Amino acid sequence: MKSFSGLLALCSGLLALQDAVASTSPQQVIQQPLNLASGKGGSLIKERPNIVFIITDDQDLQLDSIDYTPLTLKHLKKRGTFYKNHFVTTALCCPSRVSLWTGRQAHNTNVTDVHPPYGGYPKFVAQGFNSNFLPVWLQEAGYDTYYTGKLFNAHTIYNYDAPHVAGFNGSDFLLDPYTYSYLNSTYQRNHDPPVSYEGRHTADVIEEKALGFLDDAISGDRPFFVAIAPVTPHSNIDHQETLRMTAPIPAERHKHLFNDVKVPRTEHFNPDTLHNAELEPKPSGVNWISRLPQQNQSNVDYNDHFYRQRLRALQTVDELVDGVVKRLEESGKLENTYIVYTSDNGYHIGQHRLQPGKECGFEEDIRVPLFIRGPGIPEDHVEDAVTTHIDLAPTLFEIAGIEQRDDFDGTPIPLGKDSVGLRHEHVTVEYWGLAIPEGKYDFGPDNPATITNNTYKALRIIGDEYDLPTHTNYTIYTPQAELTVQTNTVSLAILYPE
Ligand SMILES: [Ca+2]
Repeated sequence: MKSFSGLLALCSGLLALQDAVASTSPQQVIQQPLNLASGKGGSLIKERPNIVFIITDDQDLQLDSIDYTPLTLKHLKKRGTFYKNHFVTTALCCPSRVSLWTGRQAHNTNVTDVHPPYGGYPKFVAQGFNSNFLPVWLQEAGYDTYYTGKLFNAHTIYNYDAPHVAGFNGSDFLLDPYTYSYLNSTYQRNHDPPVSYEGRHTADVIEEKALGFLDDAISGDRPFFVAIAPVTPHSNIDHQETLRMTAPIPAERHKHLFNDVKVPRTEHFNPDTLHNAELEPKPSGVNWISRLPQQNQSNVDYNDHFYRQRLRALQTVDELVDGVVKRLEESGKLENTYIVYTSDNGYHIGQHRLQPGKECGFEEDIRVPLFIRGPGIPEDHVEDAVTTHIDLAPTLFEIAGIEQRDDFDGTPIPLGKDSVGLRHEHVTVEYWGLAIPEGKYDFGPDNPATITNNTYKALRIIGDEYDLPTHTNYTIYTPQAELTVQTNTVSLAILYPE
C-alpha cells in the first residue's frame, strides 16, 4: 500500500503532468481540416465539416438513462462512437459549461460556482471569456455559429444585454429565473427582448428553435456549428428564490411511460451503513456524506418516481436527436456533419444515501454520456480512452482544422484511427462550495439541507492495470486527520473541509 507522502507525491505529480501535457500539445502547427473519412476508404471531404453539439442538463450515465433513449442509441451510439470513460471535471452546471466551452479546468477559468461572485454569466464575462471562448474562435475560423437553450446560470432577464453573449450568428437563450420552469420558460433571441413561453413545454419550444437554427445553418455558405442545450432532465424549479427543486415535468405524451422502472439498486444505493466502529463500520463516502441518514421507504419511493420523471422527460431529447438527424439527412449535410451528444454533469439518486442531486465526486456525478458520430468516426464502437469535458473544445478544433490553443488544459480525444488524439489516464476533478439536495426530502434536523462546505479535489485514474475510483471510499486528508485507506481499492481524493 502506498504511503501517505507517496500518495500526495503521486497526486502532485499527476497535476504537474496535466500542466505539462497542456503546455506541450502535440499540435503546435496549423492543421488541415480533419480528413478522417479518407482513412475509411471513403471519399475525401471537400468541405470543412459541420458540427451539431447537443448538451443535456444533469443527465446521468451511471443510472442507465441512455438505455431509455432508443433514438439516440440508434442514431449516435450505433452510427458513432460511445466514449464510456468520459468525465466532467466539475460536477456543476456553470463551472462545467465554462470549462467545456473554453477547454480549461475551473481552477484556470476561475468560474467555480453557478452564481456571482464566483460563477454564473457575470463571472464568465468578468473573466474576459465572452470574447474568448469556443463560438468566437469558430467564427474567426470561418464557421457560422448558433446556440439555443441554457448557456450559463445567472444569465437572466435582467443581465442578458449587459453585455449580450458574443460569438453567435444566431442565439436564443433560456434565461433565469425561468430556465428550469418546464411549463413557463423564457427565451431571448439575438438582441431582442426576452419572450415568455408560459403554457408550452420547454422541450417543444427548444425543438422548434433548434430546428429553425439548423435550417438557417444549412442554408448558409459556410460550415456551421449548432449547439442545442435543452434543460432536460434537470429538476423543475418554479421559484428560484427558494431553491426548491422538484422532479422534471415530462411532456403529456410521455407521462405514462416506465411505470415499473426504479433507480438501479447498485452497491451504493441507500446502503445499510453502520457508523459505530464497534459494529464493523462500512463507510459510504466521507465527511458530511458519511453522516447522511438512511432513506426510509417513502423517500425511496419518491426517488424512484423522481427517476421515472427524468426518463420520461428525456424522451423529448430523444425526439430532438431524431429530428436533428432527419433534418441533416434531408439536406444532404448529414455525412459531413459531426454530431456530439453529452451532458454538463452527471446525477445521483439515492447512492450513498444522497437525495437527488449532483456536485459530488462520485461516479454518478462525474461520468456523463458522450457520443460522437461523423466522418471517419468508427460506427457502433465503444471507446475506452479516458476523456473529459475540457478535451471537447480541443477536439472540435481538431475537427475544424484549427490550431490548438496554448491555454487549453485539454487535448483532442481519439476520434478514429487517423486521429492524433492524445490518450491520458487521469481526470482532475475539482469542486468549490455548496451541495444542494433536490427533491422534496431534506437531510433531517441534524443536517442542514444545503451543505455549505462541499469543497474537494480528486483524481480519477484509469489505466490498463488499474482503475482508481472516487466512488467507493475516499482516501481523505485533512490537517486534523490521518490519511485513511479504507479498502484494498485505493481511491485518490483529497478533501479540504473547514
Ligand atoms: Ca447541469
